[in-house]
Amino acid sequence: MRSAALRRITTVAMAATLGLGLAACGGAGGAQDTVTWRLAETHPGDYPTTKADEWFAEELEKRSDGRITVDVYPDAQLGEERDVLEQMQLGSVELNRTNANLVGEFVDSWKAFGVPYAFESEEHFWNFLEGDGGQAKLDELSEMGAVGLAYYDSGARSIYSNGQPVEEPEDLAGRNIRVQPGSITAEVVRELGASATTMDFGEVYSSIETGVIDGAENNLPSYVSTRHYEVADNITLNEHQRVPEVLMISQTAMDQLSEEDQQLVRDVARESTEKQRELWAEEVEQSRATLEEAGVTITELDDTSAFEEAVADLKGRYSEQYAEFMDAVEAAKQ
Ligand code: BDP
Repeated sequence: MRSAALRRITTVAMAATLGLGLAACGGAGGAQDTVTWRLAETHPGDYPTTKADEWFAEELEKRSDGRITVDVYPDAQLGEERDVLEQMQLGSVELNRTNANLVGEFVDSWKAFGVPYAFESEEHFWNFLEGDGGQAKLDELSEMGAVGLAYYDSGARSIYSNGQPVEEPEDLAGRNIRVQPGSITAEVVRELGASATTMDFGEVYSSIETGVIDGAENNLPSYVSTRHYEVADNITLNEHQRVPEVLMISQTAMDQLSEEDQQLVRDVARESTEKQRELWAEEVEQSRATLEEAGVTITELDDTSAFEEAVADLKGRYSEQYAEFMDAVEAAKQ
């Protein structure tokens, strides 16, 4: 396995090379006739977010009569998500599908998405994302020079590890759980009673395998597609966070287009959400079946109150810090 430092250097070098291609479609200021953009995706080609990225790319090319071409790079080919967020700011990647937790390092107010047990249900979550609250969050991406285009489903995140199944927070004592960079999840996991290690997504499998960590936390489709269940064979559906995926584009790239084409990009992105959500629902079912077949222990909880109580103080503190977000979350309950 390559080291993180080496991977970062390789990624930056690759981005620089790719960046040379940008000049080719240039015009002298204003809207360009045609553009070719890169879209970074960490998941493999058959994952719901990747399929939605592809749908977005194909539909956009068709509806713009070939003026806008988007090449999707799955499997973290352009780098780990954190690196891609940096590359977007440097202008070497135009589009990015990432998880909201990662954005917190670049736009602090996005850390709010990590507040545990903020949403009561999937319905509440989508009511928020599709309403004013969700739009306000997308608008905040301008702080990092990006335009938020659409949200994708990512279900709820739960903890998995090797060793005895976890039924209550006390069972997490002594376990080292990987969390995403940029988020407040490390604190959440610690309040739940485990220790936390921040690490890029692509390093989790080998780190569990070699005993550097004991597990991680994610939704069922990611747990399955990464095959983490092979090395961490029990998952407890404690559902501590619902963190959306987001499709974003750099402002610089958006500015290359005419007003009409900018609107087209927004419209097609919005429509791709519907596609992704359908695919997501199917994938969750499929993932469950895969896990059952593999003999993974799925611990369902009658209720998550013991886990909620363990993070209540932390939730209180962050709810004050991100009061505007929590007010909008509250308003999305009806
Ligand atoms: C998955 C997200 C992916 C994340 C990954 C992670 O889809 O974008 O970054 O979790 O844990 O659910 O790093």
